[in-house]
Amino acid sequence: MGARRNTTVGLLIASMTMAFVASTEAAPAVTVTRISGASPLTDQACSRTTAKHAETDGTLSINPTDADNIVTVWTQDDSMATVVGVSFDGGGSWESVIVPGLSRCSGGDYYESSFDPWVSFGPDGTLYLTAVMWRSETDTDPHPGFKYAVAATRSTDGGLTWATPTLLSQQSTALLLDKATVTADPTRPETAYAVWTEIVALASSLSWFSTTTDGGLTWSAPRIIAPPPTPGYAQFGSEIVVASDGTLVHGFIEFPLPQVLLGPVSPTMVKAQHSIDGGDTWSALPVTVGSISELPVSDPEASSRTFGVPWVVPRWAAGPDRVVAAVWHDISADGTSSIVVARSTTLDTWSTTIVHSSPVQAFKTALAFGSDQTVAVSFYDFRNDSPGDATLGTDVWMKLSSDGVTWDEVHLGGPFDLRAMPTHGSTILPGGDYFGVVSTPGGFATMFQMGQPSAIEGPSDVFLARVLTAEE
Ligand SMILES: [Ca+2]
Ligand SMILES: [Ca+2]
Repeated sequence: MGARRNTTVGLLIASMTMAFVASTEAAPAVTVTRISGASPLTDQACSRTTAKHAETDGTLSINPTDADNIVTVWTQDDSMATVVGVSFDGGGSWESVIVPGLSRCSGGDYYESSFDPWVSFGPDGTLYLTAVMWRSETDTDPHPGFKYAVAATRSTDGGLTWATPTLLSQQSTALLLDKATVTADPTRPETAYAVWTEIVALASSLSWFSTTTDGGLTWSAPRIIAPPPTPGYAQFGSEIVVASDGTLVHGFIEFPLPQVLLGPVSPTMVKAQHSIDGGDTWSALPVTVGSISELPVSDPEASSRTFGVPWVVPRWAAGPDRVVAAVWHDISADGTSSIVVARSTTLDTWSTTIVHSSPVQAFKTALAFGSDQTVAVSFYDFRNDSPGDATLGTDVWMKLSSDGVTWDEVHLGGPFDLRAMPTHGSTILPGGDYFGVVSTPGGFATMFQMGQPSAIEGPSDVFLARVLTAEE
């Protein structure tokens, strides 16, 4: 590492339709396209041999001014760079673009890694991106010794070119800056919100917030928005969604600290607070949305091996008529699982519904609302694994409901071998711990990661599934 790469490299990837399920009267039509391929990092100095051509984590956003402009983002080659996949034809073909300045391998001069990327389009088509950056402590040059940063950048051409990153926070003593997310406000022009967790020490974590009101040119000084967690608990997993009336909702979890050290011992609480003035002031006491028993995903063919950090990060979404929802998976000690959706319109009281129960582990969830209250929940599970063979067969699914009661299910991809996917550290879910779903004209789109044999360039690839539920 240490090599400087200076420019954004574009790599045109021919689209490849993996599967097409013809529409019947009731069944949604699914089209899956591979987005990523070989790593666009071509410099050998930017190659980690254990994770070459590996894509992990990520999410996506669709341009409100041009529904054919879809942008996905992911972490490339175990945090060597943040890369976006850009489509201008509704997901049929994709260009990979290295986001410049977020790591040494993408033209930066200090931080060696960038990870936890997020993208969000504003109503005017401005695209906001945040990522966390890290530098190891073997610091021998005259820099001031920062270890972590949260950076924001923006694109005004649909994701092809990016501004010089703005550093929202730099820390030299924190254990970790983690899980930055950015959310453009569909109700306020040129406004977006970034939140992230600063883990000060094992006994202390804080949720930080910064906002832009000039389209991402400048960002406010970060401040803490949630009250400190209950003693003995830590905050994590912040995400902001904007309800249809413009109310901001900050969702996060508080998990008991012994869980970090000893494994799950008591439920994690899912919490939310809200702001009606664009984030200037926040409801003082976050409400409890639900609880998660927080058993990590484990390998059913090697049950002593667990995947994933011992806390689950819920995903949040806003829908029509002021509804806000969160989704998470919950794994039981006997290996069964459920996927839970919590909803609220008042933001004071929340109701939870189990939308999927499984005799096998289901995990890693994301959701979105359509314009008509249809909700889509995507997730992974082991239902198609063959017990006792050499691979851990894993599939990706989407469940859809227009009434929140009855759910249709469609297959998006797999089976692929989860065990063979790249992992960023031994405790992280192979392939990363988050992905995304968005509403599109006529349905939904999910970006997700799969390993071999679904992936054909390296140990993982990123895919987009378009699910059409109605005429476009
Ligand atoms: Ca197996
Ligand atoms: Ca790949």
